[in-house]
Amino acid sequence: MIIKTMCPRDCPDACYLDVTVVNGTITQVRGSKENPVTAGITCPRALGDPDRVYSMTRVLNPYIKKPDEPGFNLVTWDQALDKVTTRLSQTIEAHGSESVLLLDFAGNTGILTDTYPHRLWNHLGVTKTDYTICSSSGHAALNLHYGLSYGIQPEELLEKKTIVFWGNNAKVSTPHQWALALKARRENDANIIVVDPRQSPSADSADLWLYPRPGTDVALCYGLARYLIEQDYIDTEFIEEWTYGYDSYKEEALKWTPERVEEVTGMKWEGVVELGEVLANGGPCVILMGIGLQKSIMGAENVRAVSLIPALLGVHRGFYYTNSRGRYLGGDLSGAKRAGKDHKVVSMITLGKQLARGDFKFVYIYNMNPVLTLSDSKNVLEGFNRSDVFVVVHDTHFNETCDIADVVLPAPTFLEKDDITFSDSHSYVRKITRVVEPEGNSRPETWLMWELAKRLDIKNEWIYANPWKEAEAMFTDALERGTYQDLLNGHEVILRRMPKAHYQTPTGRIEFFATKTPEGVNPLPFQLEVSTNEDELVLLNSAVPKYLHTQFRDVYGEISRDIWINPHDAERNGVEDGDDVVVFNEHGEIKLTAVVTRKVSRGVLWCSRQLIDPDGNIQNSLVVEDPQLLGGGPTFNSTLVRIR
Ligand SMILES: Nc1nc2c(c(=O)[nH]1)N[C@H]1C(S)=C(S)[C@@H](COP(=O)(O)OP(=O)(O)OC[C@H]3O[C@@H](n4cnc5c(=O)[nH]c(N)nc54)[C@H](O)[C@@H]3O)O[C@H]1N2
Ligand SMILES: Nc1nc2c(c(=O)[nH]1)N[C@H]1C(S)=C(S)[C@@H](COP(=O)(O)OP(=O)(O)OC[C@H]3O[C@@H](n4cnc5c(=O)[nH]c(N)nc54)[C@H](O)[C@@H]3O)O[C@H]1N2
Ligand SMILES: [Mo]
Repeated sequence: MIIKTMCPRDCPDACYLDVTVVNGTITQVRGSKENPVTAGITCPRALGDPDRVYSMTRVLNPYIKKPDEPGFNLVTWDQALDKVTTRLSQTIEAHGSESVLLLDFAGNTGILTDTYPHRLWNHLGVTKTDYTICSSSGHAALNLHYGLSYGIQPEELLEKKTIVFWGNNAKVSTPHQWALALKARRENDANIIVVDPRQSPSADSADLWLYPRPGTDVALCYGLARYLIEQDYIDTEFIEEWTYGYDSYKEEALKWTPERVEEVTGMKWEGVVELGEVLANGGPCVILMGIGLQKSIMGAENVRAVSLIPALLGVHRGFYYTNSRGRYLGGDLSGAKRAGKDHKVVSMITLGKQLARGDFKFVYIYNMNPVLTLSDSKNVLEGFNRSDVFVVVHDTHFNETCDIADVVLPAPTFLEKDDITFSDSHSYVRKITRVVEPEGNSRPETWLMWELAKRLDIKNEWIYANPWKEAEAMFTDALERGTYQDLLNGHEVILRRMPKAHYQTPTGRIEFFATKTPEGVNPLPFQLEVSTNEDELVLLNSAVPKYLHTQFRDVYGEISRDIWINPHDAERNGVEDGDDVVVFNEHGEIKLTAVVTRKVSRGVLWCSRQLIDPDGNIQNSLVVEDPQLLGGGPTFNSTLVRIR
């Protein structure tokens, strides 16, 4: 039997999947051809799902930590729930609801998994995080110039002649947009260009690869703008009709001489000319920005600068970042409005310090593996391990965060429960249909929320309301084709999208010069100085094909611990290809294996992200950071390290 479903993983593509079930067991997961964007192709993670569902690392029962020794006791749900709610009530009584922290992210983006269960926590008025660990600085950057951050639909790639992946390793991180770009190259003779300081798998297959120093994209963009201006390639009518503040922007761009651009970016001016020519004269163009581009000290500024290039050439929203914001989804599924409480909101980026300080006495974690994925791992661990902090984890699989929990609760995977998710790129939706019964004693987030609420003696009816009825309000104005009922009946619906030539800025135009900026943020994109100390290397790190962050190590083995180093830096540091090296800074260290390669320039290192070495050293212990000014995002890609 083949069951149709949709993937809710933290990935822009959200495949339609066809799952083969034999005698109640999943035997195969394949990409479905019914989605025009994901079109029958899927990634190694979906293909590996049968092994992930039946993995030895599944959490199948509730567990409570042994009192005085390492390890857990297997317990009943009643025992676990009693323990959790007793401790939760005691904590709220003794320290107030702000001493309880809800810590979750996007392990499963289904709305019944990641949104509806917030009702309990919203009702209790606990502390929440600002969810800034991934894409928030890029959104804030685009908001300044465009109002909302939405861009082109993936299908539009087929009409393009020039497709630029900028700080975006699409071949790995959004393979369906990459596949559409390849199709445009085959059928439309499109050029694929990659701008990335390292020779990523996408750069390997590009027609042109430009490699500025990390965090110098603003300089590159001003250089590009200057070239376009000097060649008279600017669409002045479009600028007049649709934009604001071009003269100030132009004045700044003209300050970026070829010499200055070369000095800051480390690139040859010829690269700027080549990119400028193909953008201006190569036919319809688009720039797809990655999330990696905006995870550095310069992150938000990078996105601001890159996003303005298509506007110079007269293109409405000639970019893609993510499309999560250009939709009409409404309602109050999380219950935040109904609860009507002012929550304390804390930064995800500086959470380590707050945890270590003991700001929270009870932490409820689900849909996230914060021990490996938050920065400042040392403080994160120290905080979780405090004797006055109680940690509950609800997860599908054992991970490093379960190791530090007081109670571990078993969750079904997305193949074992019904749900609804939305892609960050395309607009097609079909129901996530439960394919098999939940493994072991695992129970979904909705059930768990209700059981906790009952034990806490919460009587408010809306906490227990049927989530499928409650979700209907999300769709009141949201659909271009189909109805909510169609969706529930297993049919595809299509989301309505905001028009491209519509700008939600204060002037209603594309603002080259942003009229509303937070304090300390320049109205024009701003290039900070980047470190040129030869002893300090910048550690870039990014997504790799077979894993979703820290997931799928049970299926595919450990994530590669290779670290790329340029021959020049290798020699300076006495490192040879294949050497075991220690990568360190004042905050921590991790042991990796050197790969001496010209895929990275001098001063730049690259490895997979979210690593842990055999000695238990965590990569993110190297990252102790302040949030970005704009959007509060992380700065993983400006971590300075040494190597020995
Ligand atoms: N297979 C797989 N796919 C995934 C994920 C996964 O874990 N596995 N995770 C999903 C999620 S949550 C995310 S956030 C995305 C991330 O995927 P992407 O958006 O592609 O981001 P990254 O892989 O972090 O980085 C992309 C590229 O940016 C480059 N880069 C770093 N700094 C700079 C800079 O200053 N300038 C420029 N021009 N480039 C720079 C890096 O070298 C890297 O090659 O992937 C999603 N897709
Ligand atoms: N060094 C470094 N660190 C980074 C980044 C970086 O670029 N460099 N990038 C950051 C980014 S962009 C992101 S998005 C974050 C990701 O950080 P996390 O969201 O912490 O990443 P995952 O490892 O995918 O953890 C998700 C967890 O959810 C669980 N899960 C899956 N499905 C379900 C479900 O249905 N129910 C429940 N209860 N649990 C489920 C999984 O088993 C897994 O343990 O990492 C950030 N950390
Ligand atoms: Mo992310």
